[in-house]
Amino acid sequence: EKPLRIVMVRHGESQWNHGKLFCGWYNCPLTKTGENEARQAGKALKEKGIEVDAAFSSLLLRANQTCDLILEELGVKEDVEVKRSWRLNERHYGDLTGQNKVVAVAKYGADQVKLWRRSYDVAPPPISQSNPYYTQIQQNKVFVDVPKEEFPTSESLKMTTDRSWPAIKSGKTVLLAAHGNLLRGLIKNIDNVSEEDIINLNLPTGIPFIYEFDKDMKPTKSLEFISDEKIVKTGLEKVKDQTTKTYVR
Ligand code: DG2
Repeated sequence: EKPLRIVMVRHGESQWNHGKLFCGWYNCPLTKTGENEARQAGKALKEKGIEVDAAFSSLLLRANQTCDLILEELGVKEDVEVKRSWRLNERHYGDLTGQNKVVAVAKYGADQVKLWRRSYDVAPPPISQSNPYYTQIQQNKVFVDVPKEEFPTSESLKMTTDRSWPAIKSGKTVLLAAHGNLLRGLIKNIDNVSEEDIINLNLPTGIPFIYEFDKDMKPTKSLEFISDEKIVKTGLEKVKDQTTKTYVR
């Protein structure tokens, strides 16, 4: 029997990544750059001879588009059914949703914003009814199947990770097209990353990475990026720059 292998990928650049806005459960599409990143990811997997036989994604468009584009590039879009679950949604960013990350730093300070973005167990303030995106998110028909008592108003990385595991069932080579924080949480769990170290882990958009497991679900391969080092480095810088650098939009 083949060991479980998960090809994880954060979706390509979304419109709100581009605008440096906290996105969470807001449903925005990819930019053209993001679409290209996703296609590139598919091509890289194809070049490596990696064939996926199952795919998981969230209920959010940006991850779904990424998943579809990758499957298309792999030439298996008609054969592989994508299982979508709210459990693979990005962390709900609470009342930060829709705020510009650079503006948030000016308003709350860099330390507080870093805590909200990268800590393990601090959740941002819950989304308030006066948040401009409240209705769009909390009453979005896309989320009808989220049990009422589990529908979040804000989530820490820990809360996000705890609800994500039940959605990933074992297959052979599984494609998981999801989100920055959703994947950070999984990595923390799989590789036993400490709460201090998870703070410094960023994930670039649209670059796949591989995990392999033995039969006891112990990782035998961790965070192996399918791309050259330089591209990974540039991608990582881009995520860090979200709260600094020039104010886009
Ligand atoms: C981003 C992550 O999620 O933002 O919700 O704004 O991966 O779906 O683009 P994603 C968001 P940061 O935690 O990097 O600020």
